[in-house]
Amino acid sequence: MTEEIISGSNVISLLLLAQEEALSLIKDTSKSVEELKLLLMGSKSDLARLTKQISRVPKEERQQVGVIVSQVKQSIEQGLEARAASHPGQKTKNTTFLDITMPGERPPNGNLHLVTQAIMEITRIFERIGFTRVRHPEVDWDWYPFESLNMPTNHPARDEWETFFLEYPGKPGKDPHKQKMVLTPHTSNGQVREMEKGELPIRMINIAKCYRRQIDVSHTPMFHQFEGLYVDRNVSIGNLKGVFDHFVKQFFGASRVTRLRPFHFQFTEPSFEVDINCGICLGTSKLEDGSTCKLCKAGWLELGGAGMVHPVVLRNGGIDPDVYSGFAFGWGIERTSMMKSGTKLDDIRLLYSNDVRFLQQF
Ligand code: FA5
Repeated sequence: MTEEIISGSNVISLLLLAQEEALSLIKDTSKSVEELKLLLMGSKSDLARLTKQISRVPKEERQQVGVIVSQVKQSIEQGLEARAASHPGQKTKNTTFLDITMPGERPPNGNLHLVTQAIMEITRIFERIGFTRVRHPEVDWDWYPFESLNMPTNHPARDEWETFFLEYPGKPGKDPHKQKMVLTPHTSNGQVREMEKGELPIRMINIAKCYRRQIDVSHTPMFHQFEGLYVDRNVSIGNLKGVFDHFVKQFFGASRVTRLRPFHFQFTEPSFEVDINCGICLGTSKLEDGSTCKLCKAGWLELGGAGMVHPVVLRNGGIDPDVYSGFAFGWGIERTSMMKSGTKLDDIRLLYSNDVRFLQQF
């Protein structure tokens, strides 16, 4: 009977957990060093059990798991040695002994979150081609993420954004654009806000948190998007495609491919959705063990939307659509980061499990 394949990152997480438990047990002075050695490194220990799992890990991940096994083993051995040195001759149980000359414990190093790493990299890539990172509100008037983008009140297109509405503290004033507040469901709220600055050409990259009433393997209620907006004279779809190609090559590497699918957004015309071949199953939709890829299912994963800025939106931002044109795109940062080769994450919710051992793997 063939053994079931298990993921290397799972075994690594369990090893790190076993290490943490072992190091805390070593501090338990009611157990002798010999007893601890048997418990933590003997044939029935968690370490021995997890070491046996290496044969079930996919071949390409085995080396990485092997390195972690040696590190964990070494750190338990060092812990036991330090304990033996600090309690020489300890024979009896329940002896409490405080050695104030022992070196203190170094607090674990923090890790930059994958999303933070992606934000830094995305910013660098766009800055190199003349875009400037800007910030626009994440709690905004309904006008900016909806009405200014050609989605009047009660327009059915709004349903797709599954928005969280907020009570405005106090009474809204008379300004018709400042009546209702939302947790912005997309970074496109920055489009008209950027145009209102009155400076042309615009080459912005707006990176912010977004909020929607959604949760499953590829959706979280809070996520990040980066929004590109380029407005100038004679901007064309060719420019849009060129910027995508540049980004994809820089961020994912030359071997990954994207495709544009015709789509509909109220605020761009024409509109597209941008897909990338899945980084988990490499576009085949099948995994090594023959099962179907859980994340993408058909080999492609949607990264975001794009299109040429709609004339109504330009007008709402005070720009003459007969003179100027522009393109815009908005991509999810979590999904973009998950699609990077080597990340191998198949559930977006893992990113927000808030466990430093998860983050230490990247
Ligand atoms: C938009 O949000 C448009 N504003 C994109 C756009 C900008 C189109 C500019 C045209 C011009 P969409 O709803 O498809 O489109 O979301 C874009 C991307 O955000 C998705 O492809 C996905 O990568 C990410 N995303 C959306 N919802 C979630 C969610 N709940 N969790 C994680 N990522 C999400």
